[in-house]
Amino acid sequence: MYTVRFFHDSGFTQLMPVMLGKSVDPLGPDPGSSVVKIPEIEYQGEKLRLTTSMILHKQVAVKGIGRIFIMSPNIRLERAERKESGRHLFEFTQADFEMSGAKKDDVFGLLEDYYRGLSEFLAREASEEFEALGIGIFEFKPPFKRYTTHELFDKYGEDWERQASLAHDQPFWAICYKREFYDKEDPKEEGHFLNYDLIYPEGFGEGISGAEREHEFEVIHRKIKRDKLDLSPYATYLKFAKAGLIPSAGAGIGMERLARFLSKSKHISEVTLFRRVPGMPVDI
Ligand code: ASN
Repeated sequence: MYTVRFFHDSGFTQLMPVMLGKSVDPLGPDPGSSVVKIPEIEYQGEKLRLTTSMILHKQVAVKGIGRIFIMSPNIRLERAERKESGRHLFEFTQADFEMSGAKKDDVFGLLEDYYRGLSEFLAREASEEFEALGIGIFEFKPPFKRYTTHELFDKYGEDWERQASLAHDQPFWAICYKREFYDKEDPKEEGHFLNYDLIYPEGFGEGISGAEREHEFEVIHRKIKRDKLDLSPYATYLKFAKAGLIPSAGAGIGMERLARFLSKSKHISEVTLFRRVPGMPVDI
């Protein structure tokens, strides 16, 4: 409720989610991804994929509308070992948003307002529920610290996400990951990327991913080829790119991960009614 109201109050237009797409998020190459395959169905002679994220749809939609958000269900068939992480579901929902003409600082500012307001909202509306859980309401205190992934790697080593998360008592931004083609490479610094994650403290780890976007056809086309992706699933998206995408930035807030963090739950399955945990059977 808070999330939907926040985006409406901040001038975003809510779109309904799409569950099938011709062009969907490839989720890679990303060292953090363990997705085994993107499920496809054939219908009316076309191959359609289950939505891994609506990033490519967001890029198309933001051009006309300016500020959009979607409570977006995603399917990501993760390897069974991910059960142990405590924070992976193979079906989850992200509050996915995109803003035309925005830079990463605009996204940070918006999301820091979101978290500040969330603590206030919970104190007002949910103190009894937190009392029943026997825990306090987490007080988000933005602005959150900002680090590059290189700084974090130098300080905490290979396992930096977990170690740095344990060493912090407030969320922090980790900036610059080499990942999917649609995240923008820094034009001033080749090999650096204008993308970011928000890492929750106390060992809870990543809760948000986002980026400034590539919007030029030539760059997108070159990077899809760089990643050795089959071009055919991206044909429709590339057509939109050729017709002209616009600069934008955005992110997706993992809703179950946020609920897990706020409720201090050990495993993310504790905050979902119909759990979809890699390596575990589906009940219903
Ligand atoms: N929602 C993310 C973004 O906006 C993409 C993702 O979920 N892979 O960058």
